[in-house]
Amino acid sequence: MPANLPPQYFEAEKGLRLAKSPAEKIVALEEMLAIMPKHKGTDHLRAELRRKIAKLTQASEKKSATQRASMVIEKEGAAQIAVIGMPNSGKSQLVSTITNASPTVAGYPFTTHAATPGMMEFENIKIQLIDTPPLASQPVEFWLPHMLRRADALLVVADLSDAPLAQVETIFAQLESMRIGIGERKAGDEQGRVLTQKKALIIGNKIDLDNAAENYTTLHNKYKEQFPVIAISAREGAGLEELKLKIYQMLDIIRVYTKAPGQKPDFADPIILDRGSTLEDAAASVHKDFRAKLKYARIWGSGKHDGVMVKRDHILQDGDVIELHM
Ligand SMILES: Nc1nc2c(ncn2[C@@H]2O[C@H](COP(=O)(O)OP(=O)(O)OP(=O)(O)O)[C@@H](O)[C@H]2O)c(=O)[nH]1
Ligand SMILES: [Mg+2]
Repeated sequence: MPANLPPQYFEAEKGLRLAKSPAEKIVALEEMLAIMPKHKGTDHLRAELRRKIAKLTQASEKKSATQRASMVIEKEGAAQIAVIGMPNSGKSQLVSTITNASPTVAGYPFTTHAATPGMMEFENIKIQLIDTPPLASQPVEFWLPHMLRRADALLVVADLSDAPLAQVETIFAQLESMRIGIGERKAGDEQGRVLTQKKALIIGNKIDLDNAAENYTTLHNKYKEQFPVIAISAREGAGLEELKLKIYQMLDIIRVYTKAPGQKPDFADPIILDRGSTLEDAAASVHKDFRAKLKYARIWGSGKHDGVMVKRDHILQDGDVIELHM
């Protein structure tokens, strides 16, 4: 069976040839793996790429922990969101204020060089935010495009005291060069195909400063049709509760709770699913064998009568409680 590889694959392969360090090679190989279509004709190639990645990862195991941590950050919690923006816009301050992490915050640009993850709490779930280096440095850190493509969504931070429209335009141009599309901007290859489209939210930071309110109005008017736009002060703590809610809404996820017959559900430990997911999807996320084994479920919520029986294609709603029967 022919592999039928798309043209982007060969572009990524070129990246591999140009890569010097093992870390750069891993990033290129992972990109090739992500682009490669999954079917019988590519089984062999995909296995070979995975072998190469494993070998390089082992070799770099001796490198310092921080160096490796910067490359790929494992997703934790309900979603992984990268915080991006120009130097000095307050990305590190934001991550430090609303998560348990404490990246360095400083009054000069280009403070951050590594990626730092932290967990943000929203009601009964945790969402992972990643502080990243500024997008203005040329070239951007080699691992950053890959990290942004892996993330579930982007928080675009602009400094409201310093021409925010220009900052956002620069950030969008940088994303386009990474072939990442957001909002109405669809990042495509020469054939106009979209490669990676990300959910995004625009944050105007430093609303506590002079001129910030005026600049925020301009920013909000320009982008409100395409994105949620919000004003905050990461340092003074203004607007953060609204920000958390908007982040949750942007993700378009639902929380579903499981219970055993005759017992109460555990509301502290929801299953996180994309909106539109079915009972079958929920079962599969509890255990991989459950998708096949599931017979039916009883459900509370969904505007249904309490405890009514539903089938595997039933579409779940935020807050539903389900009792799975195998
Ligand atoms: N007035 C005000 N200052 C802020 C706010 N948030 C951050 N700052 C200040 O802005 C400066 C830069 O903050 P950082 O969080 O280090 O900015 P950054 O975007 O991470 O910068 P790089 O790592 O260089 O990209 C620091 O002096 C912060 O104290 C805010 O809401 N209001
Ligand atoms: Mg920083």
